Amino acid sequence: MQSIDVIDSHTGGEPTRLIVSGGPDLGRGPLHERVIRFREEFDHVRRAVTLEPRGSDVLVGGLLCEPHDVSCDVGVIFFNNVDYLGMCGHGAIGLISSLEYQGKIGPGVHAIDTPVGKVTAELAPSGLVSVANVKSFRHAAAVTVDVPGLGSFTGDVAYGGNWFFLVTSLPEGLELPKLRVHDHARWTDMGVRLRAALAANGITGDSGAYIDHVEFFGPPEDPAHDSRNFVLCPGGAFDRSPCGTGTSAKLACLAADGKLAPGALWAQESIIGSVFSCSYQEGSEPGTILPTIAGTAFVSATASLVIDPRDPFRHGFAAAGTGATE
Ligand code: PYC
Repeated sequence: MQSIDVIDSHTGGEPTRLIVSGGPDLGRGPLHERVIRFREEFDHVRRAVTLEPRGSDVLVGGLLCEPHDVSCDVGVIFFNNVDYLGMCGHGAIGLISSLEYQGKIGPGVHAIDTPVGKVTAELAPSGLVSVANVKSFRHAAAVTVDVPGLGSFTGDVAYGGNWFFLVTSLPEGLELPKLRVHDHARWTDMGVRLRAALAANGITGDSGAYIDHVEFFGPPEDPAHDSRNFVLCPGGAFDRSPCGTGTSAKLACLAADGKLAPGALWAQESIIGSVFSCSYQEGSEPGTILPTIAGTAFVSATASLVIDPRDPFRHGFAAAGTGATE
């Protein structure tokens, strides 16, 4: 029997399952190299942790590991039901709250090594975690794509630790519900079709990077906030949180359009009404920003996952047909 110890948390409703022991040993190399090893040699662990019967399409996993960057306190590799993530904002907040729950850290600034670089997270005594994310930027503005059966969408391609298409205008005459969680199936369907059209039309991030997240925006439910979003994640689930990397990409677009000044606050509401409070500083390279995303996570479970060699589904199965199966 193999057992994997995890801490489950949620950040604004979006779950993170952190492997704290029993995960694969990927060596001591840079984290972007360790991800390759994870994918090639230990992908069954990703599937066992995130897919049914132990997980679900919405779950984001994280492997806690030693940092490679000696200026960092911990390392983490995030993954989901279909693949690995460069960074994960809600996951970084969940990581910090899980380490606090374990008694390993207290209030203060903690540096985290990720496959896309170093991020820092400040834990306040209140439990609020402010993540200073990786350099973010808009790659292309006002890109138009025709989605078969739906019409022409326009949006920006931006990076916030993952690649996003941020929709700025919808096809004329398309009747759409408000951004409410009970209409998630409609938004998901539109996002999936839009993402496929981006790929079919060769619309990518830098160096041909696949755009695996799609964001829609609408007015906030709470007038104290600036915006509400719906974020389609790579494996077909939608982010219950406002999405840390997606909001970083959004800030990069707002900054590029001169719509948000450095240091000004942006309150991003998710489809379920949870909120990240965000701001940015200008990056050292023109057109780049350094976003900060603040939110709160709560630990919801600690568990030992058991992998029984006799279990035909020990490495998970993708009920929704989005994840890889053995
Ligand atoms: O918070 O960055 C994020 C995120 C990415 C995918 C799900 N959540």
